[in-house]
Amino acid sequence: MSQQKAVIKPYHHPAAGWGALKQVAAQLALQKIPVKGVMTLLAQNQPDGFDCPGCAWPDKEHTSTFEFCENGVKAVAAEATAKRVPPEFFAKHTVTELMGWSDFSLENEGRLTHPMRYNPATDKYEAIEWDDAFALISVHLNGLDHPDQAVFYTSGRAGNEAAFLYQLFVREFGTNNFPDCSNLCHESTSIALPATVGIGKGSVTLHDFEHADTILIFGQNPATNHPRMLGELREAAKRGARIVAINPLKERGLERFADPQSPFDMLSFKGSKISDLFIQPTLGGDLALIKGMIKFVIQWDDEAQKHGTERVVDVDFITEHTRHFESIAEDARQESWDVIVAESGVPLAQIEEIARIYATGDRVISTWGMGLTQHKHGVATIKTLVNLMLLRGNIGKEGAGLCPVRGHSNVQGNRTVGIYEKMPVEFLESLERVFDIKVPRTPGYDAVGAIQAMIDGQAKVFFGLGGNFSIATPDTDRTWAGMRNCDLTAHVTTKLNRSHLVHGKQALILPCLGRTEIDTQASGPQGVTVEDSMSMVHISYGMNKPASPHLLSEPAIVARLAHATLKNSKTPWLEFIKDYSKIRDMIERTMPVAFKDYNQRIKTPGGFRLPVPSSERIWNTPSGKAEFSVQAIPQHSPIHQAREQYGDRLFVLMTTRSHDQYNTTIYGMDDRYRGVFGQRRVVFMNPQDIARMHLQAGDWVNLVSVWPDGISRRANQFLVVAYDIPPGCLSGYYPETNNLVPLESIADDSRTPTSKSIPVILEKTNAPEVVHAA
Ligand SMILES: Nc1nc2c(c(=O)[nH]1)N[C@H]1C(S)=C(S)[C@@H](COP(=O)(O)OP(=O)(O)OC[C@H]3O[C@@H](n4cnc5c(=O)[nH]c(N)nc54)[C@H](O)[C@@H]3O)O[C@H]1N2
Ligand SMILES: Nc1nc2c(c(=O)[nH]1)N[C@H]1C(S)=C(S)[C@@H](COP(=O)(O)OP(=O)(O)OC[C@H]3O[C@@H](n4cnc5c(=O)[nH]c(N)nc54)[C@H](O)[C@@H]3O)O[C@H]1N2
Ligand SMILES: [Mo]
Repeated sequence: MSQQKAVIKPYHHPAAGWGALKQVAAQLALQKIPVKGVMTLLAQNQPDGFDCPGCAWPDKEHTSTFEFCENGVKAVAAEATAKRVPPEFFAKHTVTELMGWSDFSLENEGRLTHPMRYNPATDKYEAIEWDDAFALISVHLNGLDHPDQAVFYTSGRAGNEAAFLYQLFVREFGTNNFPDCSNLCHESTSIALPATVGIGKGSVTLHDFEHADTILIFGQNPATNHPRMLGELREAAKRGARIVAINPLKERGLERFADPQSPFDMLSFKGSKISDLFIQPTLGGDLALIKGMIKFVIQWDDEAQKHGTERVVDVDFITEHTRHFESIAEDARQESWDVIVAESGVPLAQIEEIARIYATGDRVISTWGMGLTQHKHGVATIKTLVNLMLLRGNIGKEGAGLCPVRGHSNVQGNRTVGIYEKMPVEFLESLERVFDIKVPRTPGYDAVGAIQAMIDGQAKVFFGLGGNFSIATPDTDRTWAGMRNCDLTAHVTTKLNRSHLVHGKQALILPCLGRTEIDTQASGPQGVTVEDSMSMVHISYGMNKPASPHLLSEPAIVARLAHATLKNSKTPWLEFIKDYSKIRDMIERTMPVAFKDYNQRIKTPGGFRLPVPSSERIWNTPSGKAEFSVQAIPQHSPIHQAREQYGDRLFVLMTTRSHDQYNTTIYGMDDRYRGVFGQRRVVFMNPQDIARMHLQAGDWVNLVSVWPDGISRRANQFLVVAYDIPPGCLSGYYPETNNLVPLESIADDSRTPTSKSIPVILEKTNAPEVVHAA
């Protein structure tokens, strides 16, 4: 592990710009990609190219010229790397030794080339043939007392074809145990939206961004996580749209942006202004803040009625399209300003300012990310945001709407085609009809439920289609105990990661093709389809030579595993591998309305949009109306309780991404826009808090969770960095801090781990002897 010294220096340049270009060159060198590899990058998000595995932000019509995106390049370079991890690598290193490597070092070895099986006698992984690997899994699955003793994880990268086959296999096998990355991510959105507007997807398209006059960005860091979104924001800002960022951290990328495609931006070093107003609520303070905005709107509307002036709320929309307006109006009138200000952490004058911006906008879009979903009251916060948007009819009209910004490039598509532990019964019935099978109705485990079941010994086989379950999840020590409790752990993967090392009694690594690679089957090269964050479905074709001749595609792995496991299945598993359009035919037959003429419609550049009824003001709720709902401002949460115990020694920690990572994949040690270089074990802290705690920037602290179950949860040796963040709030990087998140600390209703609100206390400590590199 290299010793690196941390450098902390505030970043004063706009986001993107020259820094981004420098980073791209560095990544290409790190991944040993020759200049001709750049051709791969140019094919990204082109009509006949591949879908960028970086994020789920849509592409302009899929026909635009190359859209430069630094983090998209990093994602592609990570997959297209020239480095390899062959069986000889594993012959040299025991698993115990590899456990001592950093997450960065593990993935930095490059692409896996051969299926591998763990040998407990040598503590090493050894090469295995594919058929033997499938046979081993099949023996384990068929040896279980009940199919519910197996869990089947999905990360959101797999295409629709692999995901559909996977859910079919698992349901035909007999369980709904589908923990997925969505459980850790936008689940609060997927619970809040169906209940209020009838569908768990965003209502806007890129067209709406071109017509919005106001954009509110809640709890999201687009410059790092959805860089192409900055293009839309920059255009909107230039047009005069008002943009408000709501984020406890003063995120540089939300303030200014330099477009690498604009010579003016690049030469001026100034970039374009993005936000007109930057509001910094306390962590989890958004519900109170939004309620304050609603209270102002209702107050102004009440005054308008009294004076007979124009109403502030959209009365026609409310009457025709919604229910329970009066309840939320009355609730807002009753709510105390003191509670709103105290719990949001935003001064009243600022609440009024953002409420005024909202109330004077005709076409408002609200976007949100993990800053809203990963709190105990994440679902309630999003429902409150829906209330705000409904007040002025800002859903289902041009230039306005709800925009949850998803993470993984096909996480939304995975859900659409059945990766969900409680899929609606109509879908299950349809599967039964189309495939002439019986599938279980009992809901399965979600991510947190799966971990609990592994810890309790209820789940004995863990199978992962992508991802890095062991460190993307909370309560790391306990999660690892659960994984190690399993009889078998098996991972379909492109690169070596921690989850392969934290293994069950038997373990397999199953290396697959990435999306950038050519996937040739009996009928020729195959494409896979993906759905972006705005419900556009399109096809993606790989362009690169596979990293190894031994790799299988994800659909092939799933189909061959199903064929090996389900001895009496009538489903023609192996036929599906020959031609993926046959899988798409079955998706269409299972969901004939949404996927009508699937194979035809993906031929048009840009693909097609799945039906999103809320965009058309059709509300698929039981009442047929959009639902206002009264949500209380939390005042007795675990955070409040911990504060009663520890007073102002108690801090609330959020865990987020640096600029140099893709979830658990660490590209490098820097976080350019936040001015941190060479170190990830940092904690961002308000300067007054630093002084109050008798610390100094540059000191080292341990973080200790406060949770009333007697389990010790700590993350040691973090460097204190002074930052513009509200008092009482801290920020650190995921996954280094995941051990601090108690498994039981989950969002109400959605059960998403509360990764953005962890009650902790600090202990001063010494500088580490060896500065951790990752
Ligand atoms: N390069 C890159 N791209 C990615 C990813 C990546 O790791 N790297 N990950 C992908 C995935 S899976 C996802 S889900 C998305 C994640 O994208 P984001 O949703 O942007 O996720 P985070 O980095 O966790 O950051 C959330 C933001 O919310 C703010 N925040 C935290 N708590 C609160 C709060 O209580 N209120 C408010 N208003 N704000 C808060 C943080 O300061 C931070 O700016 O990005 C996707 N794209
Ligand atoms: N504390 C904290 N925890 C969090 C979060 C947080 O903000 N804070 N965010 C949560 C969120 S939003 C998410 S989405 C999850 C992410 O959780 P996961 O999706 O499980 O994690 P990733 O890091 O995206 O997975 C990376 C691995 O995927 C594999 N991989 C890459 N490409 C492919 C491919 O094409 N096919 C296959 N089969 N494998 C591939 C590689 O081996 C790589 O090591 O983490 C969650 N955990
Ligand atoms: Mo995510």
